[in-house]
Amino acid sequence: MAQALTFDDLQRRVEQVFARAGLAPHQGASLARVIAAGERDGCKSHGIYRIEGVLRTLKAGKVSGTALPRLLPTDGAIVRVDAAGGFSNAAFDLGLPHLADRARDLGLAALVINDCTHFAALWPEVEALTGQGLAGLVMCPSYATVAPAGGNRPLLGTNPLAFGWPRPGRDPYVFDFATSVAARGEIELHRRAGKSLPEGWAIDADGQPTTDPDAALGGAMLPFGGHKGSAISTMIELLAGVMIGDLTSPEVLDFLGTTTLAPFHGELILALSPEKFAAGRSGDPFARAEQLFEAIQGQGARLPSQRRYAARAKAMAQGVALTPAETAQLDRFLAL
Ligand code: NDP
Ligand code: PYC
Repeated sequence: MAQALTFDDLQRRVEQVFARAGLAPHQGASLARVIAAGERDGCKSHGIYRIEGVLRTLKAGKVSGTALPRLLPTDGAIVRVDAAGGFSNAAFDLGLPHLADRARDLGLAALVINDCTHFAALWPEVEALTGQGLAGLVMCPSYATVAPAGGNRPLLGTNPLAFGWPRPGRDPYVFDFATSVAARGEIELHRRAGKSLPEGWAIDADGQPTTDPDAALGGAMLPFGGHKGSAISTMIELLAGVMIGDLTSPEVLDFLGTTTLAPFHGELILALSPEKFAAGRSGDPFARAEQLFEAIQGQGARLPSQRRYAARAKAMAQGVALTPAETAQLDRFLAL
C-alpha cells in the first residue's frame, strides 16, 4: 500500500536496515541521512533505490561498514580525511568542521577524502557548507561509463559537480548534476520502469545512438553539452582523482570489475568565504548575489534546486510519499 512517512521515520527505518546489515552507527547514520534526504527532495536516483547497492557492495566485501575515518595531520588550506575504506559520508562529517574553520580563517580551504566508497548525491554536502555561510564546490569521479565527446567507449565517469552559494534567510543557491547527460541511476530507473530513454543520452556497444536502457548500460553514456561536458568531466578526473592521489574512473572500473557495486575513489570539496574574497570591495557580496538571482527569476527562469526545495517543503508537511513497490522493498530490507 502507498505510504507517506515522516522524514524522521524514513531516516530511522533506513538506519535500521543498515544496522541490521552490520554498519557501525556513524557509518549507517550518515548514509541514512543522505538517502532519506534524497527521497524527501524528490531525487529518486539517489534515494532509497540506493540501499540495494549499498547492501550489495557490503556483501561483496568492497566497502567496510565499520571503518573509522581518520583526520590526517595537515596545516594550511588542505584538510585530509582517510575514509579507511568506508563510505564517503562519514568521512565528510568528520572533515566538515575543520574545513569550515580553515575556510573562514584563510578564505579558501579544501577537504580531500581518500579511499572511500561513494554513491551519494553531492548537494547535502554543499548545503552543509552554505549553512555555515560558505560557498562550496564539490566533485568526484565515478567509474568508466561515459564516452568522451567524439569517442565511442566508456572512459569517464558520470562525475558529479555541485556548487552552493549561501543566501541569508533563504534556501541557498545550489546546483548539483552529473556531467553525463543524466545520472546512471536515471538509466537504471528507466530500465526498471520499462521506459525508453530520451534521445541523446547514450550509445550502444557499437557506438550507435540508443534509447534502450539495456543497450545504454551495455554501451556508453554521453557527456552533457558535448565537448564542454567532456572537458569538465576530465577536469574532475584530474582534480578529484589524479591530483588528490586517488583513482580515476577507468581505474575504479579496473579495481571493481563491475558497475553493479558502488564505486571506490576519492572526493574533493572546496569551501570559500565570500566575505574574505570580496574584502569590502563593491558592497556586500550576498546582497549583490541577490540582485543576480532576482534578475534571473525576473525573466521567468527558475533557479536550480527550486524544484527540490518545493519537494522538500511538501514532504515535510505531508510526509515522504513512497509507492507501493518502494514501501514493499523497504519492508523487505527491514525483514532481512
Ligand atoms: P538533474 O539533471 O536532475 O539536475 C541537475 C541540476 O539542475 C539540479 O540542481 C536541478 O535542480 C537543476 N535543474 C534542472 N532543471 C532545471 C531548470 N529547468 N532550471 C534550472 N535548474 C534546473 O541531475 P542529474 O541527473 O545530473 O544528477 C542527479 C544527482 O545524481 C545529483 O545529485 C548528483 O550528485 C548525483 N550523482 C552522483 C554521482 C556519484 O558518483 N556520487 C554520479 C552522478 C550523479 P532541481 O533538483 O531543483 O530540479
Ligand atoms: O547515478 O551516475 C550515477 C552514480 C554513479 C555512482 C553513484 N551515482
